[in-house]
Amino acid sequence: MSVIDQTAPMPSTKVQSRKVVLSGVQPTGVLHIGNYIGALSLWAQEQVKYQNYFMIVDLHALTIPENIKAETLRANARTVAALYIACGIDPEDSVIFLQSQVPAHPYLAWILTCCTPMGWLERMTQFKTKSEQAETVGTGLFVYPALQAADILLYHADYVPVGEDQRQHIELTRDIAQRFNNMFGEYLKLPEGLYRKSGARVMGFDDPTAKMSKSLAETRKGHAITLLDPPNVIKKTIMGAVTDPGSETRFDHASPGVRNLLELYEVLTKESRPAIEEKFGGKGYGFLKKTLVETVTEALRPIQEKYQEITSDPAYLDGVLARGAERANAVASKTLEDVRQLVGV
Ligand code: ATP
Ligand code: LTN
Repeated sequence: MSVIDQTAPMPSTKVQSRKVVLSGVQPTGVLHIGNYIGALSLWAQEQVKYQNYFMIVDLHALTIPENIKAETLRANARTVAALYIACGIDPEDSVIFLQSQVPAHPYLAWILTCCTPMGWLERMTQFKTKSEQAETVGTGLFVYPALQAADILLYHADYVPVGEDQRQHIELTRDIAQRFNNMFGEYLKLPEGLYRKSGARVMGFDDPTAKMSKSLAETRKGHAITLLDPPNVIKKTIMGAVTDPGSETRFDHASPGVRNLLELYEVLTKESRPAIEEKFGGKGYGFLKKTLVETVTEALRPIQEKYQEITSDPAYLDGVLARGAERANAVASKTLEDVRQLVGV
């Protein structure tokens, strides 16, 4: 029998035959084009091949306590969910849900925390960067990767499409799963990360040495373009992007700021590098920026229209999230039951 049995009538047969993809975003603000290019566009592009679980990781958002106000957190979580759909994720097929609505996540995270040596967590660069930026460093920020490992391992994910900044966490997830399997028997599946070749690390427009991030976008104008920015803001941000005094537009020789603009153009238009170098060569950065303003504005227009449509009917999103939580709970609670058996609790 072939992997996908065309004659099989039951949807569950189709679901079981597809490999599992899982990923998530923190509801810490409106998504920016870095999130879109590094993660969401990849999810949408590849979704039909896989059984997908896309989470809004609101428990992870609690790891920076000073950022969190209950109303803001709830609103951000809904914005992120609506943006998933607006970016092309099909909620009828993919499971879209809030992490906090599936109690197996923090439960498994605790078990995995107990299997994780502190030294492994101490090496995480995201912890180092975020703890330098935070007023108070909570224990949650330190054990954050164990909760991420639980997110992934509960669904036996084969692939985790994420931006480059998450590579270390995916490797750690594999190490934690391997250690669990050594301790309690072969059970957890070791996932693989999926990264874009170009665009896996979009840099800030105001500082091309820093990764574009939602948190920085809150306080720094000109840092990011969010998916909901109007055309005049897109224009202002790109025209103000940091470049250099020269005119180099070859990918391998350009300064970080110019390379960032070139890569954004490359990913959004899918044009080849030689064609792009030819197009922008010798014309000055003003031309590159103006062209990119048009490209980004056109790319975001359908997303913004779809977003307006989705948010005009709150009951629709309630339904998507309720169904998502139900489907996620069904899988996650079964995995947790198996894990508890293996561990003896
Ligand atoms: P925060 O500032 O709250 O940490 P963030 O902007 O870094 O937020 P996350 O929620 O941590 O975003 O990440 C969501 C997804 O987007 C992840 O897969 C992450 O790897 C990806 N991502 C985040 N920033 C970028 C970026 N600048 N370029 C490419 N991908 C990114
Ligand atoms: N740590 C990730 C968000 C995240 C995630 C996950 C990504 C939490 N759980 C599971 C992929 C799979 C981040 O900061 N971007």
